[in-house]
Amino acid sequence: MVLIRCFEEVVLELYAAGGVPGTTHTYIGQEANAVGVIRHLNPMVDNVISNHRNHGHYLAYSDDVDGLLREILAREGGVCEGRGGSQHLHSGRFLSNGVQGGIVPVAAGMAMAEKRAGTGAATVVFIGDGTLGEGVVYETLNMASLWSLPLLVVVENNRYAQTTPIERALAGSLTARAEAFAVASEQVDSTDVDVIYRAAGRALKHVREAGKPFWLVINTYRFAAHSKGDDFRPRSEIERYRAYDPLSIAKASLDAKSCDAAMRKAKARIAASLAAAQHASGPSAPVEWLVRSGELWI
Ligand SMILES: Cc1ncc(C[n+]2csc(CCOP(=O)(O)OP(=O)(O)O)c2C)c(N)n1
Ligand SMILES: [Mg+2]
Repeated sequence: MVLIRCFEEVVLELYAAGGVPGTTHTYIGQEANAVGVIRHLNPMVDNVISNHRNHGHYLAYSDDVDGLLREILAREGGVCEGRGGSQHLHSGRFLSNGVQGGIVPVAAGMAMAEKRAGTGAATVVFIGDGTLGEGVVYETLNMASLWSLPLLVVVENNRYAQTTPIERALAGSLTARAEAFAVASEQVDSTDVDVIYRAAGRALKHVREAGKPFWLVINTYRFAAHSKGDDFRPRSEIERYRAYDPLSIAKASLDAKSCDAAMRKAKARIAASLAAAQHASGPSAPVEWLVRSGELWI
């Protein structure tokens, strides 16, 4: 979680400095979801399908700081050699795509292939609350239920779709949407990684043992803008949610020394990746500014 947080803070700085081609969506505040769910998976066996806000999912899956940083900077050595950028990653059994909702049937197809091949793999797809406006999500729930697909849908409810608050976009209950298709569900109202880890464990047990889909809604909050500069939320609201920062919650149950050590280690890894990335070729702007260590927080 610390590595994801530090990585995303650097991405925001790099973006502000003009180093990121295209756009980027950070995961700051939502780290416990990726870690709590993906810690249950075997990256060599299970599939993870993600969306536009994928950096946290990818780091939790792969721990590949170098590849992700270079991909975001459109450089050689990136996850997709710099061709996919922030939103489009593919490595091993991890795939992300920025088309909202479109990834859900793709994930169901992968779950169906695993079922047919008898691999025992689970397929996990992460979507946001705003993606519940896409009809294909419900078509997929219907098929996943009917065909008993080993698919876990994780709905990260950060209460916003870009700038639209959930109250203006979604009617009814988030879990009843799954119940309507006889898909088991649970809603977790916590940013505590241990609580999320346990809920994800129950969900994946159902997927693996019953061989059926599960719909896990996790209430969460993002602290940074949707992508960059598009944030109309009241500052007071963001400050109120700081009490639920998953890092602070985790820190409260750990000793200060190991927290500081984790922070130092994460920063050192990212600084080393950044220093090496400046020598990699790629279409983005010259990157001497990447390692102006006095100016970047590193
Ligand atoms: C089909 C489609 N429509 C619109 C967009 C533009 N878009 C990107 S993210 C986003 C909002 C997504 O909200 P949510 O699903 O809640 O995810 P969050 O950004 O909150 O993580 C929109 C409208 C898109 N990427 N794909
Ligand atoms: Mg959202």
